Amino acid sequence: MAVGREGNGSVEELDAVVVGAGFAGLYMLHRLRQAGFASTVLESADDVGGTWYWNRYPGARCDIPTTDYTYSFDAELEAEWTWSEKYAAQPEILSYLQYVARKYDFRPDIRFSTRVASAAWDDAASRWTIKTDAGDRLSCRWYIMATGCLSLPKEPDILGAERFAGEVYYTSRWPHEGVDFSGKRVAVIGTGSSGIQSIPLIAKEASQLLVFQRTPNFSMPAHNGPAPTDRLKQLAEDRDAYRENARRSAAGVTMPIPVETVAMLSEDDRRRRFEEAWEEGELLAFGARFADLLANREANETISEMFRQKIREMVDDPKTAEALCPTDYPIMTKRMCLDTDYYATFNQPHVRLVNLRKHPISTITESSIDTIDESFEVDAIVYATGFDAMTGALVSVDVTGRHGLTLKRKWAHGPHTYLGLMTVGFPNLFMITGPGSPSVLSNMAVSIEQHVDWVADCLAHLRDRGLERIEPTHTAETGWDQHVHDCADITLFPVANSWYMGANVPGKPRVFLPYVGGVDVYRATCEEVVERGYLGFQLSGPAGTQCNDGVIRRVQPDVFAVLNAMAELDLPLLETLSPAEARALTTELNAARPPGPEVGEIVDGELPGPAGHLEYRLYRPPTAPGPHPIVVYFHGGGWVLGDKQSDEPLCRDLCVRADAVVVSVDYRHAPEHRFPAAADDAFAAVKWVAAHVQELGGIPGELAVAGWSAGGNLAAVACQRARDAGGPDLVGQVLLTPLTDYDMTRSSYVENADGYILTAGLMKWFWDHYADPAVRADPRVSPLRAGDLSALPPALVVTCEFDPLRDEGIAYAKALEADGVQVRLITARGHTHTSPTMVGVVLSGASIRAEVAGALRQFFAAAVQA
Ligand code: NA7
Repeated sequence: MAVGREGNGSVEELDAVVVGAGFAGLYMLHRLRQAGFASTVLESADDVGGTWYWNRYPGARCDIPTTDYTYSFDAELEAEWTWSEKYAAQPEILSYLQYVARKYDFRPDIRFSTRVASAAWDDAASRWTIKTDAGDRLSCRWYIMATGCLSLPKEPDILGAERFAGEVYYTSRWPHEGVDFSGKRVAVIGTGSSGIQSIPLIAKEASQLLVFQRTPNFSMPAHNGPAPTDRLKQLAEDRDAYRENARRSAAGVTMPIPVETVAMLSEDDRRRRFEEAWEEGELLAFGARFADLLANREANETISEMFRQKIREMVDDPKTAEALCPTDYPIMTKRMCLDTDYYATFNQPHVRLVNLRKHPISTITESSIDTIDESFEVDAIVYATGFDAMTGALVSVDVTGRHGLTLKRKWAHGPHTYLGLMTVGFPNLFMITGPGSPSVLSNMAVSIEQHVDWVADCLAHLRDRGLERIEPTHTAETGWDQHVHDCADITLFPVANSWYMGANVPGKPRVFLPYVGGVDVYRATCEEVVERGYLGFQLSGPAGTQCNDGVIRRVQPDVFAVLNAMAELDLPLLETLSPAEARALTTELNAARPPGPEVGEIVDGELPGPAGHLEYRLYRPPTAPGPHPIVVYFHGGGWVLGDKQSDEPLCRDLCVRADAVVVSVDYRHAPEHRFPAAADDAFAAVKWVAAHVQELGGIPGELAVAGWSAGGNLAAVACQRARDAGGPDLVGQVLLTPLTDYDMTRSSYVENADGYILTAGLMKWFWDHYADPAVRADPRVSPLRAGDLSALPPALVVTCEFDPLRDEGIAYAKALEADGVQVRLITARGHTHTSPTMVGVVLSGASIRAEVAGALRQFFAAAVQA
């Protein structure tokens, strides 16, 4: 590759251009050089450091322990550098990066004080042309944006800001010579991390300090001091293991993984854990102690309130304390802050909090900040108002890809990326910690190294194969976008107006920007993409084109986690066991499930079946006193497994959500009792419940049936038999991933034969135990085979994408519809046969169960109207 500068106006040919000389850009340069790529780094500042070059405000520190917020690629470098504190301050981190730049002699390959003016893709040449504000033109094969997640400051969006004649400072662009606030009246606008870190120090100098707060933050004492001895000890003992553990951890810092939810802990244990986390002074400390903090609003509120109590204890003036208490978003859904004496600062007589929620700023004048009811004369304003995070620095440069598409236009409604690394339409453009990667939700040092390594390895791979171009496919990118949103949707993050959501910048699309699936999961995903031949990427060059197109994560993130956990248990396949063994195993597994929500009452009883008594369990909703509509429910288990309480979490959930009595009926099981025993029992149970509605606390005329899997089969069959027998009247049927037909050759059987808990082999085992081949076409076991489906109760059919039974469920819904039955079909994307029933485990199933409950409520409401 020709390298060389050809004078003003000429084009300089390089292999790679990197933008940014912070943590990411420096390591990228290192890897590119090592691999022999001719590279240059463009940096707008006049030295290395990135974030740590610009953010020089008083008190600026990292919020991840510096033992972990550090490069790990070179043991020698690690041996040479010792951090002085648990959370090193900005000057020390900047010195570190300067040291790194010296050690590896980076500076000759960095063009300082140089900004990218534009970057354009030349499709014919498969190269990028970069123009700088210094007039340089560079041509490169690989264009790598290491521009940082929090690097483009947010424009001050306050009326009159430009009129102010006093001193104006931005925490993100702090003067190198420092600022002396002695004797000055100072206003700080913004109470994010930058405001919270700087306010106590500014208060030490200023004669008067006004803190203008729009949204209070959760901030905890950093307890800064010497680096934690336990971490240092572990590092000293086995550095490689320590770093590798961090790389394979959820957030890039090794932390315990909690199993207990807030509700599972006693009040004392909650308090103890809370105090421990508070003392630890680490952002991840709370998440490491309460499993459902970011998933369960109630759990989150419990811990949020404990936090608010701390604030009230630390701040003398109750009104100020209350204003400092965050109340309108769950803890941790906006980035928490670490501070030194932040809350105590408000106890000083010359410090005042101005609550902008109650007293919004009307304007800034030449000498004051005016709220709607007061004018504050100040000498200096410090804007600690944050950044256009994650996408700002990427779209602020004029980047033009294929067919003249600009990145800004492509991302007008939110970013689209594959793995947060690349975006369709912009070949050979890489982002380090781009949107859709763990980035700001992780230890940036770990995530940066992982991205840089991935990119460097990818470029070497391409070069070795004579390839010169890489771009994700639409399929892969759309799939990843979906996965990123699926991950966010099972957390509380989207409810907060945070910069993670783009909510801090007026007009910015509301999209959750980082990947919340975890550093460990994400790393494994990136590795898997490579192992599967760069799945979802098109690679091309003179040597040809290759593309293994596809979506890397199609199952819901929590379903994926369950499947992995099940795989790790290495359980025997049920179909290899005897029915007794299979029953024992499922009972054991069921015992470990969360119980489901609290119901008003649980009553066990017996009802007469055609061949003896059948047990049932009745769940009554918490809404007293009733009566309520009744749902007769049939459990799953392939006619072989399960009993009246084996689907208890689901029954409780349905009971509460639908506000209905759920009667879960046991029935005779195969192989002891083969076809049609289960179907006969189910119909007998429906008739008995219909005849005893009032005694059971039900409402006459409001009776529905529901069932999951084989229970869905029994519910469907019961509806057909009730119709044919002239009663009882049923107002609706809910069929959850039902078994409707004996044909095991449909596509869903082939596609999902293995790997999703219910296998094709297990289905065969169920069928063989229950029904002889000769009787399988009987509608009492294959309800799809009934010649006439008209006049059946309205139905809700739920099918799951990764379920062998998917297609027969869809076929039944279509057949019902064709015969004039009112039917709604839910096709649950990314779910398996079992996942929507996993209450409290598969959170993404909650929306499906909400729809099921909604359908039941509609059935009952329609019955009342009729
Ligand atoms: P943040 O966390 O975005 O904080 C910015 C603060 O400025 C936040 O309190 C904002 O309130 C406030 N703000 C922004 N615009 C205004 C206007 N117009 N009026 C009043 N207040 C305003 O940025 P930081 O620099 O503190 O921290 C960024 C990250 O760096 C941090 O999370 C760490 O990861 C390191 P809002 O919450 O939007 O109501």
